[in-house]
Amino acid sequence: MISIDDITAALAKAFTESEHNYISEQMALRTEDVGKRLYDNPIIRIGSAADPLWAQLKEPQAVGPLFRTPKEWMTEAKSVISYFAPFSDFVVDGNREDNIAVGNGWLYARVEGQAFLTEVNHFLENWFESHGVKALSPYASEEFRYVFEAGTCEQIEDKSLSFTSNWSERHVAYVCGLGTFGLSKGLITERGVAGRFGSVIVDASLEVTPRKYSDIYEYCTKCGACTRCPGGAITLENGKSHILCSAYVNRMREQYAPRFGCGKCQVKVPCERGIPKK
Ligand code: B12
Repeated sequence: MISIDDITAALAKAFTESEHNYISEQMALRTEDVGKRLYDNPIIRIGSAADPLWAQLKEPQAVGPLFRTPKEWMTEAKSVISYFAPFSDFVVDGNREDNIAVGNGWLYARVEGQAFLTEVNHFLENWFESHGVKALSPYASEEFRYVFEAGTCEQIEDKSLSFTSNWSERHVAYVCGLGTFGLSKGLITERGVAGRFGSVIVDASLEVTPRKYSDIYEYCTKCGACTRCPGGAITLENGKSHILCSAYVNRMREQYAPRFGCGKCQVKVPCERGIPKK
């Protein structure tokens, strides 16, 4: 049986060896950024496709009716592999320097870094296939759908839905045991909140990692550090407003085109690099 260590080793090799995990000359906004790494090696957890939590994610207060369970993505689904790729010190430290200006590393990580993770998702599909296991990464598939403000996605019939997707990587990571949500709605893992997620569904029964938590906000201390959000989207009283966050990120799209980003809720916070102490 394929073990979590086998997958961890395969991903570590891909993250170390792929040129797309490093800033190239063509990408670089300044020469000293060339060769810097985007992500550290990822951490991995494995969930069961039979977990009753998947169905709960369809409830309106969770992800909502757009969400498709692993078995709805792949009828033969048995397990789900979710990974968290922590941003490198270059990416995180660069975005700590100013409370508003977005660090170069964060900009590369948001755009080219997400493209690299899509490549990683396809790498995982091929890696499993080479071991005789059928694999699908919903986020990297043509059927992935997401919507920001209601009515802005042509391919989604229900125009009342907003800020949702048919495969939310944070919720998938939560079910697989990678971590719990914070006030900023980022998912806090044992390597912190500063990073991005990916996943694949497979038709093999792999050993499931037990969840070490029972509450969706268990790791968050509600310290309020992320309320320094420059978009004014996060408060201790009301949590995080996706509308205000999204509007602010859109302003950053104008400022940093063709890149964008913000991520101030994921740096200079006690959950930046680990689970904060209560
Ligand atoms: C839509 C979207 C956005 C929207 C809305 C944000 C959001 N949180 O949904 C906007 C444009 C605002 C956005 C912004 C950013 N995003 Co974004 N975004 C997405 C996307 C495409 C889909 C997210 C989704 O489906 N949301 C669904 C809604 C329902 O989630 P929610 O409201 O937060 O969930 C709450 C409820 O479910 C509630 N709940 C109630 N009942 C229950 C019951 C159960 C059982 C559970 C589990 C939960 C639950 O708990 C949750 C937390 O409060 C994902 C990619 C993906 N495929 O997942 C990336 C993603 C969420 N984004 C990501 C990032 C990094 C960002 C930015 C930092 C980027 C930047 N600007 O630099 C910002 C800020 C993120 C933030 N603080 O939320 C990362 C998150 C990394 C992390 N550590 O958590 C993701 C996962 C991308 C990735 N591949 O890693 N994003």
